[in-house]
Amino acid sequence: MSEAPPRASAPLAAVIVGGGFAGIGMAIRLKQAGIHDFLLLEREAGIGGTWRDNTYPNAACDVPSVLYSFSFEPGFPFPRFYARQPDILRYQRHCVSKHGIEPHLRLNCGVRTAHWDGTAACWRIHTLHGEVISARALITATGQLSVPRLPDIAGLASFTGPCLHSARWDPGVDLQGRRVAVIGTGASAAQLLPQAVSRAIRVTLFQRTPPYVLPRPDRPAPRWESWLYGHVPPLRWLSRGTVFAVQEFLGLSLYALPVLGAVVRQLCLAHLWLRVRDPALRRKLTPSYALGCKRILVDNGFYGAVTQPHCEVVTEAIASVGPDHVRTVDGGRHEADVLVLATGFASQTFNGTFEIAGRDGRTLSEAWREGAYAYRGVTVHGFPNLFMLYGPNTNLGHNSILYMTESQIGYVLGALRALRAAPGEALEVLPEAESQWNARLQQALGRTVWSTGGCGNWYQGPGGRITSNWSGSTFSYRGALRRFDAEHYARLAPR
Ligand code: N01
Repeated sequence: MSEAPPRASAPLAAVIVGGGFAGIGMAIRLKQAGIHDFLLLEREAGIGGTWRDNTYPNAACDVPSVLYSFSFEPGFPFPRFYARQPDILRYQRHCVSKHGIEPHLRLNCGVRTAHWDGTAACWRIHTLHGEVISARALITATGQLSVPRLPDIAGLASFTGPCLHSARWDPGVDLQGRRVAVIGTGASAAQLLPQAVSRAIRVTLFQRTPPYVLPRPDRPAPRWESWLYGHVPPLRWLSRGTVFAVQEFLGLSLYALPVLGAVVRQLCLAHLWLRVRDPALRRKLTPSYALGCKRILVDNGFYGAVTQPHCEVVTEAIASVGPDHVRTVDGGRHEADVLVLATGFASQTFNGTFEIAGRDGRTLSEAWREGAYAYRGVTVHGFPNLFMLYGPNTNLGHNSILYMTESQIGYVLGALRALRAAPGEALEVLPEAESQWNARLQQALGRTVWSTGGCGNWYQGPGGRITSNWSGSTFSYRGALRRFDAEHYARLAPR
């Protein structure tokens, strides 16, 4: 973890950018494959990615922890069936330390730019410290949801009290006894709302679109259960397999079985009816778009919170923010001491905050002007030896993203093995393979609820094209990435 590591003379085998789940998993798998000359660069002072950044009250994962954990690192004693943020971060630290990733890790090491050097057939990675690191392969693991999105609301900067984005929570801001305005009703808002309501004297929740909410069967997870999962593999497979099958089954409603969506929708509406008895409030909270078009939430106390007498759900659009209030278009003035922006992320910045220039100098942002795309979600024509984890069209609406990440990690390992067998060469996906893959993918995505469901969602890029999500089951994706298909890649010799 030293600040000023020695400069590598020969290019490293790989540089991974991003120390969240994907970067950590990739690093572990590299070591297990006997590849030790790599670095893991993390721009912040600690590992964890989204689970380091999202420290708002009650942040948790809505996929059970037995599945939301690496298949190769089971048995961690998560105290609850649905793990909370501090426990997920503890798990990530455990993975880093158990697998000896620290010597490869550079914290506070943001990347400014990376460009392909065709003469040496390697990436030149420029850090914010001014250092240049060379590597044959550049592996980005920067997440789809790492850049907070601030809403474009008139007067926002004039608010004089604390103004917090959910992904940049300040634990020093006490909500006790204060008037709190929360903007947004996505997964983050729904999770933080119960604690805000339990502390504040008044909470105003500004809702643009109501979410679908399913009950959450959470429970404490005794230590013996984790121990069994760690030591008796068939029990772990059974538990993981059951959760996986349920999630996959529900996922059919998003891309294959609209009739199942209609059934699950009724479940959500029944849950709403049971939890919210006031018909006027229930009407406000009833979605009018198809189930799954936006992320389906699991109820961690959201409905309990909105039904408290000191919580008001405001559905009029926000007109402006003043020093101590939010004004709505109907002229309503809603006083607030603290403003919480649970307004999501700039989901289209797939490679984080740095620019990547490929073989002919063209940058990824230029290539992606019409929206991000990739081959199998991992590689892009024009960018040799660039591999993305959690890249375009690899997000899900229904299952553990770590299953997808592990699929990509296996694929990238296959590519690195091919590179190791051919020193000096580089691999670049063929344009026809890439365009065929994307044509088929977009055709399938056009039939999913994210395209047809009648809502706006963060899965869409420019022109409404779905750039974030995979189009089908997680196992069909695993199947597509089960081996590295070198026949769809050109082998480039140094210039
Ligand atoms: O963000 P979002 P999030 N005026 O984009 C509203 C993952 N995640 O941070 O729906 C008023 O979903 C916006 O309104 P609308 C998960 O994948 C997982 O909550 O666009 N409102 C919406 O209600 C999730 O999908 C977990 O009409 C404005 C909200 O802000 C993803 O992260 C927990 C507005 C943004 O919702 C993002 O979730 C947390 C404006 N100007 C997050 N601008 C779990 O595993 C935006 N909004 C549980």
